[in-house]
Amino acid sequence: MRVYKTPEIRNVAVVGHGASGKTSLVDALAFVAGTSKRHGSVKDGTALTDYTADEIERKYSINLALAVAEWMDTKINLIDTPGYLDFTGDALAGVYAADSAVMVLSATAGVEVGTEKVWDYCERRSLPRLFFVSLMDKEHADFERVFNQIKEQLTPKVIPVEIPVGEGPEFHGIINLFSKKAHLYKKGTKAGEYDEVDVPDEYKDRFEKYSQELIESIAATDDTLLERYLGGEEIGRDEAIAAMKAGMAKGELFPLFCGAAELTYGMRALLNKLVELCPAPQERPPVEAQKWGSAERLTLKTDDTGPLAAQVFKTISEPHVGDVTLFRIFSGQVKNGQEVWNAPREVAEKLNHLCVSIGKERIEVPELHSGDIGVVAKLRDTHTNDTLSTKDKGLVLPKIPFPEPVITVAIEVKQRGEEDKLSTGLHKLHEEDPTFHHEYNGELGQTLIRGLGERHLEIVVGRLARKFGVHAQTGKPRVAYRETFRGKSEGQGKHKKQTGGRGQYGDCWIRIAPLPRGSGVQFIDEIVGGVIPRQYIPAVERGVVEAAHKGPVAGYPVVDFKVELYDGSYHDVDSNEMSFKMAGILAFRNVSPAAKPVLLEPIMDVEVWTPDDYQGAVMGDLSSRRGHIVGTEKDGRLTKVKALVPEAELDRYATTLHSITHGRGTYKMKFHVYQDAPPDVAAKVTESRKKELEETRA
Ligand SMILES: Nc1nc2c(ncn2[C@@H]2O[C@H](COP(=O)(O)OP(=O)(O)O)[C@@H](O)[C@H]2O)c(=O)[nH]1
Ligand SMILES: [Mg+2]
Repeated sequence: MRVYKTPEIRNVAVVGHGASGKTSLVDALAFVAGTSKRHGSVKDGTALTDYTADEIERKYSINLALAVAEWMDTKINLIDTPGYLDFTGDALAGVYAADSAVMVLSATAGVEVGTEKVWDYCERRSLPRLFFVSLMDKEHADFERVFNQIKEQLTPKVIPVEIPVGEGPEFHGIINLFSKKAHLYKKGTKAGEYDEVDVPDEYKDRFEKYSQELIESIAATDDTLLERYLGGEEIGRDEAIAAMKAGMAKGELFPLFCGAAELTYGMRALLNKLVELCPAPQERPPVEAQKWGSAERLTLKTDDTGPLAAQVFKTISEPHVGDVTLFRIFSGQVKNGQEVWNAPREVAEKLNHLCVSIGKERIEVPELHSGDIGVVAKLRDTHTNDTLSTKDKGLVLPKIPFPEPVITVAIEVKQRGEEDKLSTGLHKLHEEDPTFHHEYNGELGQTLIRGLGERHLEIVVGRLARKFGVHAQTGKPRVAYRETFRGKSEGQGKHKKQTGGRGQYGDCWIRIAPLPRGSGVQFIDEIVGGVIPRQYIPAVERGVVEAAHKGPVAGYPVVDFKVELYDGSYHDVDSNEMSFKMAGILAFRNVSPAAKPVLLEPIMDVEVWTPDDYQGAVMGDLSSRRGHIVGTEKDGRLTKVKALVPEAELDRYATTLHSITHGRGTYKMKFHVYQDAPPDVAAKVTESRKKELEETRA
């Protein structure tokens, strides 16, 4: 592959809902362009960008992957992204590495949840984008319906530049509104060859209507153009294209295309427009980089002569190769074998075997110019979201704002002794995939993993086994219950031991009383007349506090109470700190059962965003989880439902919400308060906790 200069590069993210035809489109574009020699298929497991074992088995994309289409002396870097929300981190990464996006929509399904999601991602970066209605040959394909959905649900600024000839099984051509010609595909074509003919008579009316709309919306983006158009002047093709490109750059126009990737219909026209309408890297706004370790900021333009700044937007680990790093150059250029610098990690990395990637194939290149996307294997300590620069500059680009996890499960090894391997594996997987998180929770005694959905975490567990040889299983995270007191009580704790020589003696009297939520534990010293010497009083407190880690109800930490130490006695010889600490422990154990102890459960503050249609179902479900609905309010297209729900009832809520709202609902939750658990809940928790404690003792 030849080396391409910055103006000859297009970085295009291919985004959309799952199964809208993205991977098939990328494969067909690379094939029709001639860069890929074989027309692959998702069904056969031969698509260029669905090449991992997980993807071939499941027949959908999990990882972002790259392909290239060389067309009109331009290198189009195609970034295929997964559509399912569990892997949406990779869709976001694709959008952040690209300069434009193709939003793919299925001709039968139209705008879907995933379409809205990636639309929002593109909005954040103000990416110029075009729409592609795919699967036009499928039964029930309906171009017009999809067009109207886009207009209503995404943007009124969408404008068709092509209309189909025939739909569904009849689909066999495309009328190009710019060239005013129809392309009729030759039956059995393998690479999108067509006959160019005049617009068929039966399409004349539609053609006129859409052409008119197209030229008007192009003219509307530019005052002088509009004036000329209204003055009756004809606007030439090149001028119209240039105006459309400028309109797209400003987010004022979103052209709409159509085709069928599996039949290679519509691929040539789309390739032409990717080159003509999408920006080259240097046409995008500059980025801000920070000098590592200082407040200094640099504005970087995409230019070979600028300082090197390349962002790692994805790491893929491949069998027999190891970690493969995908990076996008935002400034400067790189040469094969060059040494670069990862400033925050203070590591020099060598770009040995600098490559561009076409699916799983990697082609070594001598250099990559500014704005290009490259891959390199076996870096020492560079991970997703790191910046590569040079040692003298030490630059860091703004991080890709990966989505926060929505689901938490507990994980444990199947075989004892593999705990260290598990924690190493989890750490590596997080560096590879920033939407995956893990932590050890000491209080619960569990390792927790978090991600974007159950499918996401399943894939993680699979990778742990395959890559790190750790066989793990997942389970329910435990709930951090607490205990407190509803009543008062008082009594004694006395520790006395006479063993041969010197004995042990500590004796104290305490009073326990409840405090309001959030007060913690208060210890009040009311000893008068030195019945317990000063130096032993902190020891009593330590004993009480330690004993309160295991409450009388079910062995959970006790909170929000006060302890008054009001009496006691000591022995001149046998008393010491140890003995008084013991006395404190015994006093708490004696007194606490009589102070009406209760179980507290964590209540979460939950906010759910849902389309109105599902609001009733969402609220019903929250109520059935012992939730208390606090209120609802409009939030853009969606309704926000606020509720207080016990944490114990929220296990795998993401999955339920997904199914009730057909994937449209999202939620956030945070800890709100500890509240008395209802008696039946408390009884169940006490019972299972007893078993748990017996098991750990066994
Ligand atoms: N009929 C028809 N099916 C297609 C076409 N393109 C893709 N498909 C099928 O649609 C499904 C989803 O395609 P895929 O490319 O994996 O979609 P992605 O999830 O968006 O990447 C697969 O079963 C493809 O075989 C097309 O042009 N026509
Ligand atoms: Mg795919």
